Amino acid sequence: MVLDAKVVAFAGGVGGAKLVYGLSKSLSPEHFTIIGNVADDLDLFGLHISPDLDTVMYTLAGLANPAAGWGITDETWQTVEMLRHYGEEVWFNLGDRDFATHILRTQWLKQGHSLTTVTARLLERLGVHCTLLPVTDDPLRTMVDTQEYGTLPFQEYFVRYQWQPTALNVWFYGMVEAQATTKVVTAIREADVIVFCPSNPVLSIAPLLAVPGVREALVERHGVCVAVSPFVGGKALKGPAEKLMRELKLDISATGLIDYYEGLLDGLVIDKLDQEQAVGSKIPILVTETVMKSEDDKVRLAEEVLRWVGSRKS
Ligand code: FO1
Repeated sequence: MVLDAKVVAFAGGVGGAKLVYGLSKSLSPEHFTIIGNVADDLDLFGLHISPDLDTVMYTLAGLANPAAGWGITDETWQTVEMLRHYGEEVWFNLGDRDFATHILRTQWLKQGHSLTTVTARLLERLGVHCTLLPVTDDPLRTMVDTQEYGTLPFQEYFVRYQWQPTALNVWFYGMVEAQATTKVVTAIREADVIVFCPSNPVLSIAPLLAVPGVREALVERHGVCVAVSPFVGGKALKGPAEKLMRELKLDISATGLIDYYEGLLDGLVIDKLDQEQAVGSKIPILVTETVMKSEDDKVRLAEEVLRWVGSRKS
């Protein structure tokens, strides 16, 4: 099924990339734009690494490691092994092929190109035709205030400490000065459908919404905005979403998510296991199978969401 609606997906992390894959199979590339999170970015060994952009990019290019969801399939790890041989502490695992992406990105950024331009160029070179827009070209970094280690940059919290520290607060360094790019604002304004993918609401969607210009464009949108819940049976399938949200005293039910997105949603998609949460909802809810194990699952969910939104618009 290929729809001709203009669709914008807000995505971060592995869950987001799965639905992005499904949407990419249901839409023509010129009608599909992904707004990607850059607040998980980090600098290591002089290289600029954009994990969330890369997860989407590798997924769309058919290069993603299917087991981990991040990184490249059939990777080798000789570079990090050599760095360790030199005595460097390497807690963030960069594969040999993945390194090539960071080397090129850093080189092009150093030549003065924006992250938007660099990302477009990387996608083009990998033969991916949809548009992936970093939400901003300005520095933006997720910071987690923890009970045990004080304030940690996101990847230290997530990878180095395996999201085990107790989170007291999450905030975004640079969010006051950052500006959404013109391309991002235009894509949101012109979209017929906006989908918040089943990404971590606090760590992946919130940094997109925090960038000045994004929420304003969403409020002025003409399109329909729906979110797909990342929770199944009241739990996160993977990663820290449930633990973190509980620590931050946020409600992970359908009502909690609708409130978390503060009036931005026209609809919410939840899993069958949570169907009782649809009762009495203040916005329409689609109850369906949201777990995406196979490629068919990803395409089926994407098509179901698009069909549901389409049927509600007409
Ligand atoms: N996640 C891990 O759990 N451990 C890693 O060592 C790791 C390395 C890594 C390297 C490149 C990349 O693009 C992603 C990587 N990730 C790793 C995943 C990454 O931390 C997360 O996908 C996101 O930032 C969370 O959305």
